[in-house]
Amino acid sequence: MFGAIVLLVAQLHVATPFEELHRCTTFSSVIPPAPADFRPAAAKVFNVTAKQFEFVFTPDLVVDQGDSVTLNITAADVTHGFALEEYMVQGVIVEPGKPATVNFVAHSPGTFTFFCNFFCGSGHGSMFGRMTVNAVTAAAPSIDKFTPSSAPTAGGTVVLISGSGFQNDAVVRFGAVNAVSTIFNSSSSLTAFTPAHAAGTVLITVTNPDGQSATAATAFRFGDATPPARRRRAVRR
Ligand SMILES: [Cu+2]
Repeated sequence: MFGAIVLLVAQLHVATPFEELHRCTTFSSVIPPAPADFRPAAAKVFNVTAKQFEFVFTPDLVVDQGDSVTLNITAADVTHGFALEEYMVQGVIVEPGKPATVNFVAHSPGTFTFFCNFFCGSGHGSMFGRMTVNAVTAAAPSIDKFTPSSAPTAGGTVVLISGSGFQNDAVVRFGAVNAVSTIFNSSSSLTAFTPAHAAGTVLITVTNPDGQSATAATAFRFGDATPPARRRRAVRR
């Protein structure tokens, strides 16, 4: 409590020669641009206060894999640095009155050390901590429908499969036989080329690279695919 009051007062004070010295270095506060897959609307925002000699996070720096993360970093007393293993290797320099906002996407799960990378005084070495990125398992795929629902036994028919949770490099299987090739259109659409297959019905499965798979609810038929042509009756006038 007392520390917090001191902190507030410290924010208003005039820079000491010690602090001025730290500002006169070759460090620059270059903030890396947000990555292309950063989602501002869904970002988890953390306020980080750097002060002699600790970082105070609100809330604690725990995120899920794939999260967009925003760090609003403020220096409360003197100039500090903030570097984060894996995500902010270069680090940023934050001066009092000049907060820095950094955006990144937490792709890698694990724990990562953050630390002050700008000498800020005798306790500088104790300015570090950990960020936790919880691993996230992708949702299992599912198949909603496929078209057409049958193909000649010779193979080579293009089958469009729609559903959800498809991953790049997913493999389509007709019964026990892999599709000749599978094209990933999107997480909800795959195109598969049928293999040659004995006549009969099989189930289509989609297997993601992470090992999770989906099986279609209805059967796919090889052979005998052409329904008998409708007879046309001559119309008498
Ligand atoms: Cu420091």
